[in-house]
Amino acid sequence: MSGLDIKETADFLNRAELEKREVKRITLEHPELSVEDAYKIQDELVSLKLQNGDRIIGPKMGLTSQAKMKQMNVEEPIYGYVFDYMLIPDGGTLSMRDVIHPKVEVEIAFIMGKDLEGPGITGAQALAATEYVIPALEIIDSRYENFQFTLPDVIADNASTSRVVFGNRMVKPENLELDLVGATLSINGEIKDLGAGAAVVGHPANSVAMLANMLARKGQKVKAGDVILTGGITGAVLLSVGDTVTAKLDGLGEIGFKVAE
Ligand code: OOG
Ligand code: MG
Repeated sequence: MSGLDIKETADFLNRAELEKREVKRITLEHPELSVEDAYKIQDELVSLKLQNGDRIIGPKMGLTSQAKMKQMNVEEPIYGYVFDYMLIPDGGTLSMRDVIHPKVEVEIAFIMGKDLEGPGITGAQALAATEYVIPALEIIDSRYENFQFTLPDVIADNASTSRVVFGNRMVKPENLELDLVGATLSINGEIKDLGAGAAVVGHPANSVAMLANMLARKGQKVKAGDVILTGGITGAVLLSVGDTVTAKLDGLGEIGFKVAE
């Protein structure tokens, strides 16, 4: 690719995250950046974090709703990675000092019991490989100015991944109809958004299947033990200091966190 150094760009985005600083999106200067090269930047960014001693909790899927895919003009979701330093315990606190302009969304996370190796993985196969499902709140925090980006930009930026709250109650997936699970997102007791599991590519297990098939193109797979965020059920809502955030999901319970200075 002309003029853009993959390693330098990964380091630039990683530093923006660590220094909590918003930066100009990559495609302003490099409109030719492809999705393929964007994933190379993401891979490099992931390597930098691993070299730093951070551990991967699991991959995450993003842009899994029809609305978001339409908005970004894409037919396929994107993925990124959640690391151990991103975890906030249920009932815990997000400090605004640690982030730039965070937004929160409600998700269902899958805990994998078996490896899942694409291509050709179906939602039913993904569900069969799942040990438990848990409720989650993902805090996304694009490193780009005004949270604005093109598809390659957001891929390079690890799909805006920043923080995650996982629920402690684990439910066997066969005990729920995950597409019919209703979810609400409340801030300070007021419902800000709501949805159902079907918002995630028809069924959250389809999202895991798509992930396995996308990883297969790189010779990688979904692994037993991975905790996978399947994508926002609700839209993402901007957070402010003093917010108390609560998500309620049918059959999965309630989780939340507070936002402090
Ligand atoms: C990209 C990340 C989207 C989801 O669940 O759709 C995402 C973004 O919108 O900043 O995590
Ligand atoms: Mg998300």
